[in-house]
Amino acid sequence: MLTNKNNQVKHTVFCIFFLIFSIGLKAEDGHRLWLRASATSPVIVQCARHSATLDIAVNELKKGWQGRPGETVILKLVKDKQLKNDGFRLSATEIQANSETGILYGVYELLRRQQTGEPVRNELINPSYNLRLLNHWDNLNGTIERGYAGYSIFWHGEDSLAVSDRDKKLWAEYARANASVGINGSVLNNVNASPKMLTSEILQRAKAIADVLRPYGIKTFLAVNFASPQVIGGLETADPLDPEVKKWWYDKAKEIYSLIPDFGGFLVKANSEGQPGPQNFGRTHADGANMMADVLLPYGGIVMWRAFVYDPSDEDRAKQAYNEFMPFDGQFRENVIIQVKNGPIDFQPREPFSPLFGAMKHTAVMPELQITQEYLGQSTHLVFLSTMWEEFLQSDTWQEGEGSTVARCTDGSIFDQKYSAIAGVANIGLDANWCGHHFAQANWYAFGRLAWDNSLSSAQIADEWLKLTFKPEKQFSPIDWNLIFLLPVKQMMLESHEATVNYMMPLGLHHIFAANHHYGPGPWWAPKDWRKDWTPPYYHQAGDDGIGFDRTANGSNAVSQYHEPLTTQLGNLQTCPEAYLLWFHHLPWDYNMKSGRTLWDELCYHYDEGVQQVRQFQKIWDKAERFVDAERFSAVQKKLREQSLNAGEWKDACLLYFQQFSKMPVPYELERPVNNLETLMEKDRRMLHRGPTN
Ligand code: GCV
Repeated sequence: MLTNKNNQVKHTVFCIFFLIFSIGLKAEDGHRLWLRASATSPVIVQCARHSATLDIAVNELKKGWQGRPGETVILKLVKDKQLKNDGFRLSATEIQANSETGILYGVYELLRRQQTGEPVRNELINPSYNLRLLNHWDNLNGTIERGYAGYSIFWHGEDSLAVSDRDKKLWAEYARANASVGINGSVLNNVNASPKMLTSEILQRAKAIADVLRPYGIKTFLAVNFASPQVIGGLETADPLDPEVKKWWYDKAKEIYSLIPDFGGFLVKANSEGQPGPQNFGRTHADGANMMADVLLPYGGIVMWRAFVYDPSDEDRAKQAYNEFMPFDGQFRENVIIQVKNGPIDFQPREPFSPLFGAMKHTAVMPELQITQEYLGQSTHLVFLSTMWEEFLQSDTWQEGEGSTVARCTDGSIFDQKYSAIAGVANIGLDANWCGHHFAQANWYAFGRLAWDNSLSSAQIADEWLKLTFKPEKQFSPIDWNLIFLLPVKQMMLESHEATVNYMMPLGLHHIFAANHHYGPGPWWAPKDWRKDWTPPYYHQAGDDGIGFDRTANGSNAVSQYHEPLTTQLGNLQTCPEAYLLWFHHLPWDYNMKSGRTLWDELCYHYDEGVQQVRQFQKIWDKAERFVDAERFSAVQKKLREQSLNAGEWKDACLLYFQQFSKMPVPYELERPVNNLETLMEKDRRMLHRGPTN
């Protein structure tokens, strides 16, 4: 009898435990991003004024308060010279700012600290950049160039311009997520811009979007097609010095500002990859950018003019943007910012920083990062990009002596510039979890955090994001959660970029993707009638004599575009970091590496290491299962399996292809290839979408 009763008690305890356990881990589709927390106690908020932005700030505090129950929090607008635009002063019970958006950012910071357990002292917090922007490569027909998370959240087609409540709800959620990490601007459409973007019908929808984003402190920007005056304006030319063309842009700006009074400005891809630009009319980048800048100036708008330009000439592609833009340094208007991709080629898994950073001393320059993983496994591979961006931002350009990091050269610390900015190409689409991969959300988050504070460490960002995004609502043993989930999963994130570099393009290799999909390996991809600078052999230069692109003084001399001591350091085999070795040097297969191995063996070791790292990630994730709801757990688990498979394909494809030249064995202590080169090449041939590798 007693035993029965005991059993009953045990059973009841088990059921209650099971219930709590399963409630705590209820399925999550990821839509709430890092904003899952809700209030655990009441709070009184004192704010002297009402406005759309301040009301959001007050509501956020009430919805998310996890501080002392019944606390009074004061939100105060001040005039404090130490605060930069959106900066704020923060204490546990008071937020002061010069602007309403500053108050809003202070609120999100306070809530984040409460949720992650970070202490709040009396602090003054200013953003690194004035403008922290997402660039959406969204087309008006709803597709997204290099988007891997479904269709556009902004555009559903030119015959579908009416704005629904669903649209508005989604845009508000998007705006809230951005504001919570400090992002304050969105370019709503693809840099390969349709001229139709500037038609009155489409501008009406842009206005509707801007109206939803505005209360969250997010300004609206548009990418514009340089030939718009011809294509939609019916003019005979788009020559930037033509008076009629100027008038067309003046009138268009007037129309835009009548709809969107706080419109931020234009983003322009000109004379790049077939896009029209001032050079079509015998004019320069400065002529084109300045004409637009003049048009926007009366309204306080800016022009972000992209430096992503290159031609199929004999000149090394890596040198072309510098060659083209440096002669114009100092010739751009104050409200023009040259938007430069982090590396000199194109968002490769690893690139040295573009030599334009720090070199343009009389023109504002802003970094463009790519959040969408065009070249980094798209929405299948788990790659935390923060470490790559940290490496880039902290790279020393030496332009104004030691410590002239890219971060300091672009955020106004070194050069006196009216506007400072940073942009990230968004990875957001209509997928329920916004980004396709649950961990790709971390890249959106990390971009915002680094744009706000470019000195943050990736470890700090990963820590915050994991706590906000995965902390179970129900209590687990904190020790277990830390040891089995937080620490190993954080480590996995921090290693994930290096792992991807290892299994895709180690030691400075770059752009060896098959065809235009930019997903799988294709070191062999070189159709005869194709532009050479769109084929992998142009970049890896593998042959019987060795591998790598010679960018030393004996080769293209791209090293000369860097400031000393970098020119010497990168050009010298003894001092060039091995991570960039084959970016700058062409070396024989038996070249002796620092490890004592030959270059060939070292390549094999890196590829193998990448594969092993992903296998390790799978183990870490599988062990963490009990701390993650089933829906997100299984989605990530499946993607890791695919990543593991792909990593093996990358390794085998590259090693078996390069082995034809090295004629050396894969070191016998390493796992043998499990794919045949012909099979991998055939797989590549079967892929439907074919186009240039650009
Ligand atoms: C938007 C690369 C991409 C293109 C992209 C281009 C750019 O070439 O593959 O899709 O076009 O960069 O940044 O303009």
